[in-house]
Amino acid sequence: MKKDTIAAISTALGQGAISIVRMSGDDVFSIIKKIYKTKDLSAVPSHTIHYGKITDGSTTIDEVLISVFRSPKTFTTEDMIEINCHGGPFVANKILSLLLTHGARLAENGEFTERAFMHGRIDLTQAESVMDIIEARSDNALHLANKGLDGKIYELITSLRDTLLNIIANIEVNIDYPEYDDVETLTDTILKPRIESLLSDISAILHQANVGKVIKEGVKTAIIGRPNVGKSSLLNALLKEDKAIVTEIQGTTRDTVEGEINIGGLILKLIDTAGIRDSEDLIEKIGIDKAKQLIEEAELILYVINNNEPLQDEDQKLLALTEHKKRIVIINKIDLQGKLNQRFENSVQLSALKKTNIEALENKIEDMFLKGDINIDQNTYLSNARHIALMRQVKQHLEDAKQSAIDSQPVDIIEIDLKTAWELLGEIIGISEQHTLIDELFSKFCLGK
Ligand SMILES: Nc1nc2c(ncn2[C@@H]2O[C@H](COP(=O)(O)OP(=O)(O)OP(=O)(O)O)[C@@H](O)[C@H]2O)c(=O)[nH]1
Ligand SMILES: [Mg+2]
Repeated sequence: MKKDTIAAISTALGQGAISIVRMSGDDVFSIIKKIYKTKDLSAVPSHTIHYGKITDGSTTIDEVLISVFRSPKTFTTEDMIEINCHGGPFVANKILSLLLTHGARLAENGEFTERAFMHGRIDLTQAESVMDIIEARSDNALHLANKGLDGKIYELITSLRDTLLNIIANIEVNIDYPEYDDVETLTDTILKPRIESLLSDISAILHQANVGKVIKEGVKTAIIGRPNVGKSSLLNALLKEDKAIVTEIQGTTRDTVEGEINIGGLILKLIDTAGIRDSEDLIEKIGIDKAKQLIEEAELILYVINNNEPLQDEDQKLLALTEHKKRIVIINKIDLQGKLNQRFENSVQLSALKKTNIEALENKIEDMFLKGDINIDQNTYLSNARHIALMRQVKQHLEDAKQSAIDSQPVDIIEIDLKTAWELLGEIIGISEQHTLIDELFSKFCLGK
């Protein structure tokens, strides 16, 4: 199968020390020959680097280092070269356009990784891990992504598929050569217990996926409360910078203000909101609506109240509104006299202004989400939303199969759900995928990856 040759700039477009222009495909050597005359790269050994000049006719374009990778031991498994040029967007673009002029095609987003997948060098979960590595914002997230790239998710899914295939094989064999006198024996002694055991493994995997997702994506955290209780001050204290405007005027924050912190490897995506009250001001009103909407979207609510006044009716309403969420009640302004007339579960007393007890809040959040039992080395955590959604479907089909077994349904009815579950597991690693989904997935990558 002849594959056309693709090229792209693989580094971020901006000024830097070096840019890398990458090319992959059957015609790599004949194309580079037209603009690199220093030596014949088609004759050099694989995995070597070569100094020289890129030229356009008689004009020198740049002094470069070219890495040569020969098929099949390359990222895409095709012949590849990487041109390390000077890090200006103009020069990198110039070199790219020369490659295109001489026969390469501009790569689509993620097309290099897609080729690695299409040629079977990596499975779909490993390809997705490449993107997770690029997007990682904490040590834990990076560690998780590297395990995915190592093929740990592939191994986990493959072993679940093997177990499932074994159960299906029992049914198939029994249909062809009935070993059991009645189907009930097969259902009760083989199918039910094995499906149950597989279900319990999958439940555990899904449970751990909550942790995986939090590690990968962070926790969307909304700071909510009435005006002037110190929400913006809390944001600033957590971020350790004066990001949001703080004044003694009620309704200071109108639009949301966002920032990110890393607590012990957990990324918190903090959103400071407009204080919620009845307001006639149009802009403030929009901000308040946004805050209310954020209550629904957030995974954690920091509900701030003022220690220096009795609890207000509006607070009662907002506390009721946030009750169903993961929530910490922040009793702020403890440097002032305590006038609160109520106690709260899961609360932290602090002073955002004086920055006292901020660490206690951080520890509480870390405990809530990471609980100390995380072991990325030992366990395999699913963290990708696509994997988790498919795994939930797998679980549902196994539950249906189990129910059919309990109801003493014919084995071929049970088998339908088992086969669907097996196919869904295959979808996670990219077997039996439709092409459109693959395209969609790789288009999320950056150019040149
Ligand atoms: N004494 C004391 N004052 C505080 C504390 N935290 C905030 N304040 C003060 O309370 C006032 C309001 O603080 P902000 O952080 O702007 O309050 P907010 O909840 O964001 O207010 P809105 O944006 O209007 O909803 C400011 O004058 C702060 O300096 C604290 O812990 N102790
Ligand atoms: Mg504010």
